[in-house]
Amino acid sequence: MTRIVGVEMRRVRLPLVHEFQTSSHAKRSLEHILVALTTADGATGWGEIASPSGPFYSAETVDSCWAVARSHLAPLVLGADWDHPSELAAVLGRVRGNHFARAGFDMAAWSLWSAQHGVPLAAALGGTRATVEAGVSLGIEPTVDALLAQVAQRVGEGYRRVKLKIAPGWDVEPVRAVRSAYPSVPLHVDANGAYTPAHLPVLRELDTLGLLMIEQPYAPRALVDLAGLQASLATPVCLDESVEELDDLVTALRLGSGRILNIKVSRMGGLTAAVRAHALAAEHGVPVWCGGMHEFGIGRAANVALCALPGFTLPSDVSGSDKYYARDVTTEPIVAVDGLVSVPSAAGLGREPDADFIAAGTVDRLVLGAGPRRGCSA
Ligand code: OSB
Ligand code: MG
Repeated sequence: MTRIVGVEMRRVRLPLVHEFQTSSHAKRSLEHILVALTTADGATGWGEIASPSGPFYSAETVDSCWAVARSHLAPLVLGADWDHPSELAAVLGRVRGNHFARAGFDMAAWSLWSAQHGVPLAAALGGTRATVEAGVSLGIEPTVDALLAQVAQRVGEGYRRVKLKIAPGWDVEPVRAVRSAYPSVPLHVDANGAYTPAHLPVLRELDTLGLLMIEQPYAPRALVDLAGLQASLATPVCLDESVEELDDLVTALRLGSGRILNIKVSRMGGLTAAVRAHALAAEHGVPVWCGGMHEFGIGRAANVALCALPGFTLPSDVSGSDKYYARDVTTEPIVAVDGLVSVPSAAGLGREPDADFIAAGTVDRLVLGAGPRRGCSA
């Protein structure tokens, strides 16, 4: 039986090495919340709340995560008795929505549990692979040439597939340019819900460019329209924002709203839910891949572990830490070599927090319950 006696939350800010722009925002630095859960015997497990600052991807923000974590999630976790992270996930599930915030706590519980049981996190989740294939996600650039330079760099580094962010006005032209320059690179596009059925002619053009998938072309809840679109395209539609709950996936599968699923730990509310979504997709023959939210090293290590599960058959968005950060919050960054990331074989998360660097980047800190016995203090 495990009992959490202390919760520490830190808002940590890291500079981005390259501005990343989607249809809605451009950023030079990011703030995520690191969560450390401590047991009575002094063991600590780390998780990450990787919410964007603004409510443009989902309804959550760093501020909303901080408020919900402080007022609702930390109090639920403090004093709860559990044997397995899925039990703690059920407790956290009393909070509706707020998936990014919940994911940080669920991830910390898995880190703790796998370390205490002497198994790598990947194995604890059901993972079997020793290395996982990484792709990159490229934002909207000021010019097509700037985008081509990004693609050249990442293909040169060995990444296994390239995903391009698209939005009305930045779609057929840049995608066609990349496709012509790289006829055989596995390529896909992600619209973050920026299109409607009125854009069907554009989507039909994209359908001719040999794409692996078109990710989230329509708004998250447009599952009926997405099914109509999927029926009229040869390219698989991939769902991201549409699937926050396992029940969303049940509905999407029944309607035929897509043929591929992007599983994000944050969006699903944690590793427990991510593993369940993977199982349900596998039952229906739907391939999955692990999406990212620009995670720091803690969340990135959890993503790598998840990618080791057998149904994750497509390259992930889990690139090396250096794609976003000059220095990461873990003593060792995540590295991709020739587009492959190795899955740690040590017990637990497989990455240690870099206490001094985290302390230096901390902009706010909150300790509830007993607080940390070891680890960082700012
Ligand atoms: O839709 O996948 C997305 C980042 C912010 C918001 C939405 C998305 C993304 C990414 C980031 O594509 C991928 C990564 O973490 O490398
Ligand atoms: Mg996406």
